[in-house]
Amino acid sequence: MIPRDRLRIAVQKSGRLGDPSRDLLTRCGLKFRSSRDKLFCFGENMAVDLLLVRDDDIPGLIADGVCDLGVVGRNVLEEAGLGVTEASPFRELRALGFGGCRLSIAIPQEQEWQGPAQLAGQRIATTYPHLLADWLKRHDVDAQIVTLSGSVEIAPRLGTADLICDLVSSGATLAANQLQEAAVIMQSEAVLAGAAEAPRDERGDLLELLLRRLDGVLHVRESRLLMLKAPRIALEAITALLPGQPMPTVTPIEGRPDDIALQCVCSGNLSWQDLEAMKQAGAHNMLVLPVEMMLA
Ligand code: PRT
Ligand code: ZN
Repeated sequence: MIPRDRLRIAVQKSGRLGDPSRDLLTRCGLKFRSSRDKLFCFGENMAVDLLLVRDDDIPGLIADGVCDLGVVGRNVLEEAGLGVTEASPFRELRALGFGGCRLSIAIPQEQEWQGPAQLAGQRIATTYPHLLADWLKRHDVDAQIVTLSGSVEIAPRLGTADLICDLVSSGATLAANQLQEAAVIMQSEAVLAGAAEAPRDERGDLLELLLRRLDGVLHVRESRLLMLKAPRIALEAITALLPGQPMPTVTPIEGRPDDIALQCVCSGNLSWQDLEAMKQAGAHNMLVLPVEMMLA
């Protein structure tokens, strides 16, 4: 293999993961210049370049050493890992918090789901034959896998399969095809994948730097600044409702001795239910803001 001193990351050219992948790397402080054919992005401020490809090609590019890293759905990575006879040549370095979906078995709406045993002898259409075979084996079910390259959801209507195993996010596609989700085979999201062994040259140091920055960006992305006002007597009840038990900063409000203002950084998403519970406890004027950068 030709030695390289620049780190090369494969990301999806278009599709669901393309823009969020490049946004994330930009947030890690990387600046890129696109080649004319838009297949390669040269890293201008760090020795990190991007190769823009189809997502299905990413595991192979890592396994062949053409790229050191890739941003790809866990579903694609694990399907490729199960497809090789030797130990998986990849490892998942970080889950990236976007592209969330699940790989599920879906059956016709008029059927009732009674468990994996009912799949015996059925024809299941999927683009993930290895993940499905692995799941069937673990549940000791003997079914026929029909491998398709796309449009899996119409297979039952076409009569080429009895049911399907496909990615689901909102569930709208299943509903539109008179199917219902029966069992989740795996939870997926975009991940940063690398070769089973980290590079031992300069690229190893670059990888460590990138992972450190990535951890910072992911941490901030999950953080929200919460600001609210409340009667002083409600402080304890409100503090108990703050997700992740952060340390709030509490300040008095000029001219209103019975009230306080509270501010804190909450890790994890605050939901409407969280806010409503705090309102019930006495909080008002609540504001939730994204956090741009954080340095302790
Ligand atoms: O061109 P290229 O080969 O690179 O892209 P692609 O068309 O193969 O992939 P793309 O962009 O559709 O998906 C890339 C990755 O996004 C997948 O590998 C998953 O990890 C992730 N992802 C997240 C999804 C979905 N959500 C998703 N909903 N990938 C596909 N879907 C499809 C699903 O197959 C089904 O057809 O959307 C439909 C279901 O969506 P709902 O919302 O109706 O349930
Ligand atoms: Zn693809």
